[in-house]
Amino acid sequence: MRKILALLMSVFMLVFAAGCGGGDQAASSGSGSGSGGKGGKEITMGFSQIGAESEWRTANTESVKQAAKDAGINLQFSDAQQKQENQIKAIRSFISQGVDIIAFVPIVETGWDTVLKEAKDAKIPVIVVDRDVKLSDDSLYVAKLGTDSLAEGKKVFDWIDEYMKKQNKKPRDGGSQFNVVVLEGTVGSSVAIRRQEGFKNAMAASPDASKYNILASQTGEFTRQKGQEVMESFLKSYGDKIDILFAHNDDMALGAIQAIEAAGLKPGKDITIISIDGVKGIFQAMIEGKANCTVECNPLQGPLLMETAKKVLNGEKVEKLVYVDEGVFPADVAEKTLPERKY
Ligand code: GZL
Repeated sequence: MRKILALLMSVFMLVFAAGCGGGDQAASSGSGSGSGGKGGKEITMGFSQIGAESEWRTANTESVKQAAKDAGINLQFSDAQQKQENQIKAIRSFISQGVDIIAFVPIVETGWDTVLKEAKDAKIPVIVVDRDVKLSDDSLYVAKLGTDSLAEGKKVFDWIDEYMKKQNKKPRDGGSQFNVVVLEGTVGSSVAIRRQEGFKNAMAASPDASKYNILASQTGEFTRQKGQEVMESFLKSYGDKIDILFAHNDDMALGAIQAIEAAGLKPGKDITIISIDGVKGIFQAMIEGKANCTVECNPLQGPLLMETAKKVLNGEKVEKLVYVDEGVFPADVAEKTLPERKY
């Protein structure tokens, strides 16, 4: 009897040990603690970034690089220097390297079908980060992580309309309309297209629509330098008629502030200034009274990207579209908020 019991116990122990081993295997490939997914094998991710055009982009890059390190993912990083053809070359090189997964920030929304088809044929999943793509076949990417540019544009108009009423502002030229100038982002980028669309749709839908006139709108390419140059030309053409500047990102607003001061006007007072991103530089400008509001666009997408990549490579289902959280920061909260800002 004792022998039978001992035999049964050893059989039971053998079965139990095998069962846990399988579980650990699944767990380690699932959580990938310290290692990638794919059954504990290190994941290699090819990442194509646009460039380093703004404080926001720098923060986005740092977030992706740090998150890859924290997740134990081997990151092959490529900087496209603002050129779509460089991104396409980088994606092709990732494919020939045989990376496990590709992620990229599409500088513009079209022109990606061919190279993403090549990735699909090579059975390499693709994650779209930050900006949007326009494709003939949405199965060419597994997930899109980013920010809601349409909502950002709407938030800009809604804040302006409330502010002009609350401050009892009057048009500088004595007319019946507030004249708005717009510094747009990169031509053809989903972000510039949607922010402008969100802004204009909100204006058109507002009972106050007739109080606003878009005097001029031109790309400042998301850079401080170009934002300053274009604002200089706006001031030359419309000087004392401009009531409001909407800049598609904070960097262009910071450049425009320099142009407004050089023209002898008071930014944030003579011209109400609102922009998008929420970088530290604009919080400082708001503390100095030179800007009035920033609509947050969160660049810290790295951790979500790495978590999504591991799920994809583990065959888990992922959301096709995930937006990160973002708020609105007017000047009166800038001083107390700046110390908490992470970018
Ligand atoms: C927004 C991002 C934009 C930022 C700019 O999602 O793509 O690009 O608003 C950046 O600062 O250059």
